Amino acid sequence: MTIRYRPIAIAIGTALFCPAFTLAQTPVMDEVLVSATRMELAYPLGSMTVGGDGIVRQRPYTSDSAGLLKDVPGFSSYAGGGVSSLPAIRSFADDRLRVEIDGMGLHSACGNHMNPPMSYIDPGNVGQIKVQSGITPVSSGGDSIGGTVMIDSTVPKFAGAGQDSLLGGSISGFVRSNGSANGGNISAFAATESLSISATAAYSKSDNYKSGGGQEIKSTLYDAQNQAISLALRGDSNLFVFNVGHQNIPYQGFVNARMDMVGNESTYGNARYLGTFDWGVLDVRGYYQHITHAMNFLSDKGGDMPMNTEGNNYGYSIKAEIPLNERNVLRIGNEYNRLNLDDWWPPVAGSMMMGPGTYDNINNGKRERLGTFVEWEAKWGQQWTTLLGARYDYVTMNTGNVQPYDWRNPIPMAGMGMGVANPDANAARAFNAQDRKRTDNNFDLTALLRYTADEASAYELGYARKSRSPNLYERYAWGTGAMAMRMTGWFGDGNGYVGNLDLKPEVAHTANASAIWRSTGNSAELRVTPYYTYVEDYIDVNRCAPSVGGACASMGNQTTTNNFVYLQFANHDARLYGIDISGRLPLGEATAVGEFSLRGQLGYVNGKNLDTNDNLYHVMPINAKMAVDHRLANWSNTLELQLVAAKNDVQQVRNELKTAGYGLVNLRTSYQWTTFRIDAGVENLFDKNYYLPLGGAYLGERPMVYGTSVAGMGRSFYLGGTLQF
Ligand SMILES: [Cu+2]
Repeated sequence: MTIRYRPIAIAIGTALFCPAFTLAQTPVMDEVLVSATRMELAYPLGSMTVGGDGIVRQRPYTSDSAGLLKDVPGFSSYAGGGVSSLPAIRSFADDRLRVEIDGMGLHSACGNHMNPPMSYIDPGNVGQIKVQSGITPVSSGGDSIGGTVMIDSTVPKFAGAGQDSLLGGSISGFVRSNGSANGGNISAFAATESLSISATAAYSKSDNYKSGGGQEIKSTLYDAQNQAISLALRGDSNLFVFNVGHQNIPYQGFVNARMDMVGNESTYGNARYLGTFDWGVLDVRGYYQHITHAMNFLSDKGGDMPMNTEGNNYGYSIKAEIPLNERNVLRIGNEYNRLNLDDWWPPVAGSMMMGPGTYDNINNGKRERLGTFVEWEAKWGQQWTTLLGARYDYVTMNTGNVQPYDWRNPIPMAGMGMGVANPDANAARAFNAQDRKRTDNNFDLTALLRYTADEASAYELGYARKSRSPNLYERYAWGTGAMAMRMTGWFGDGNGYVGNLDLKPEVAHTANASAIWRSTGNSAELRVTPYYTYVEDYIDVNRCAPSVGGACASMGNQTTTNNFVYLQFANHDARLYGIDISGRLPLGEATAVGEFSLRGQLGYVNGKNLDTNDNLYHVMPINAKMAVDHRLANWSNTLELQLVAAKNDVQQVRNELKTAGYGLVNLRTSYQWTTFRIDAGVENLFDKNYYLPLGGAYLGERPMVYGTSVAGMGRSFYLGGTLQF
């Protein structure tokens, strides 16, 4: 039992729960991008880790940290800004996932979710990412129904016992032909046996990219800068880690939003204590993040409409793992998470629509969550293990009084009898008259049963009940004027949204089966995970009722099938089912020309709103990836084929656009010398013109027209180099 906790350096990397492994700890083939993680139950069989070489080789062609997960089965992402896509697992996107960076539970601070959690870390600073799909143990769940994404920034290095102090670092840079993108990363560290200090700075910049065939896709440019400093102290049985960081994004176009980001600054700090005791492990974390975010139009879109947000995310978590005896392990924990949010739109001088006062979209919004869990893992002999967990999350939220640009309705106009209707004035009065405090009591349960047949195969059955409370915008976005409604929404569909004070939390019941087979030495592997989820009170939308007023009462809003519409968040029952498959296979023995192997994955998901019989929004069509990897000493090559079916199951209520199927070919090569590494390749080799199934509506052109999807990136050559010292 004590062996479990001896290597504290491993505990840093694997978070709290670092038990023994029933199957291999790490894959033998380090070129496998996505490798297996724990085989213990705190990491269900469907868990995946992306780290090490799997991240290093992606940096020259990925500036968006969510993009690092694109080889995880079941993963997809909503297109947004170039460094700010919204992650989705089995079509549960964005707030439906729990995303943590070094234990920080972050939330978007923007009505368009332009600054989602994963946008706050540069791929150059990501050490590893763990993904738990569907069935999430309660110890890493809470306030999410889709899954959990845990990101560790670079793991601190320490000198070995009796070793000299370590000093080192790396410089890397990349260029990409499409969008004339470039970026770089510099990091340095110094470490003794007990102290480790590291610093990293990264930047990434791109102009608008071109689609296959060479059309410029407007509002896809960006410029992002991130810095982080980490200090770690290690004792015999204790570890302290302190991280601080800063982000500055001077601009980032949003191809499928009506606005662009014209500034995003964040400063964060977090601290962690990890200690091993006779009774087990204690893991304590605390964090704080401050965000200032500004939206307006970049030159592609033109005009002037300043919109600002200020957010504070903070919280703590205390977790303990207590081995009771050889058979039973208990985990308990308590955590607190809070978002404070202000969202206001300053008046524009000389504008009749945007003035004379400031529009408050969210005024003094707050969302607090206090969560507590108990989890019991038991081994029943060599082959059977069980995990049972329960958690309770108390969520409370509120917001202050709001004001429209102008309290008058109608707004009189010189020379006109009637004046201009201003529905936001009525909506603000009605909103301010209501009690807006909301409290949710959310209960989650997870049960897992695993049968480890032998070294080469394991099977698992799981059930989870998981809950998510609405976010502040889903409950509190109040404006009903056309312009105000179109400023809220993170779906990239161009539609207008209004919140709903009566929303209930959504509760998902997921059943999941997983099987994994491996050959001796793990060179071949196959994983299959079918799943079914029934979601009570899934937060979907309705065409907003004419009685809501404003744009909701506009002609044709209930029936339009070929234009942007106005929607209100609403609870509906929904179900999703699908399957994730992934595997790898060596192609013969190593020869004089090297080793060849095959890698593949397939994802399928189907989602329905059971009340309306409509499809769910942004469900990724069936898709597959096949790759042939070649390795000869320090030289690696990859030929990738990505196939995505046509998206015909679109959501009618949002007038979602269909997209055609497509296939893309990527070529990659890399060579590793002792301290220098070079990566080169070409993405979309044949310059295929295609449309992103989760790209939404193209809103980068003026005049803006309904019906155009967002084209994906055309051919792009890339070259990257990394020097280690
Ligand atoms: Cu924004």
